[in-house]
Amino acid sequence: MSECIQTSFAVCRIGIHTCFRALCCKGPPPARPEYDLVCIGLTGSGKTSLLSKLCSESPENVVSTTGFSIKAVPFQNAILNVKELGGADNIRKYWSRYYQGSQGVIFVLDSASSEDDLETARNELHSALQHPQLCTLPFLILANHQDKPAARSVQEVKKYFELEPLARGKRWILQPCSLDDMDALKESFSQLINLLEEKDHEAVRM
Ligand SMILES: Nc1nc2c(ncn2[C@@H]2O[C@H](COP(=O)(O)OP(=O)(O)OP(=O)(O)O)[C@@H](O)[C@H]2O)c(=O)[nH]1
Ligand SMILES: [Mg+2]
Repeated sequence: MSECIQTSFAVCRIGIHTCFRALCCKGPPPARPEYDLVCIGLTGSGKTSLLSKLCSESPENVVSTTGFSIKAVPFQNAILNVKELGGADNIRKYWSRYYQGSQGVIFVLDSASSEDDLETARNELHSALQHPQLCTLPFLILANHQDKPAARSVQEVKKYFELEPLARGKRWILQPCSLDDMDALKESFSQLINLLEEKDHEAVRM
């Protein structure tokens, strides 16, 4: 008992980092790099739900995002500070005001949506890919709602969204996903982090 008290007293005195070093013969883990991302997509595409699941929060009772919301999403080798912009009609016209400072873009679409909504999503994605503040950034495009029978396949989405001609020369990842398939989602985020790191290294070299 007294040994226990003495030990905890010692921990307080020498500091937690020194103690960690002494016990494990190495320093604390290096700080993870942080990246600022913007997440866009029509209302109902699943932005908040997917980000909540990545943060180990329950995606139930998610409500439509009014304005924007920011989440720090932790990964093993980086922390992504993701600013989600609400996708309702009356909010989308303000999206571009919130692009500044972004280092990457996440675009979420509902692969099972109506033709009209899919066309609106395509127009929004094209505007984002061509926007001066986003056009040079890595894009992660999530073809969500793949669990639904009406979902378009990833090849159909790629063709419909004309990604090959439009995004040629850009860094982008197209990932089919759903709320039930977190492995696919995490894999695509780790590819996005690789692209963000590459861009970081290029900036240092220049
Ligand atoms: N079946 C199915 N439902 C999903 C999926 N992803 C999201 N949803 C549902 O879609 C609805 C809308 O999801 P949100 O996460 O609020 O969508 P959002 O893109 O954040 O919408 P806004 O904030 O309004 O822009 C919720 O009821 C989710 O449960 C999916 O992959 N499959
Ligand atoms: Mg939302």
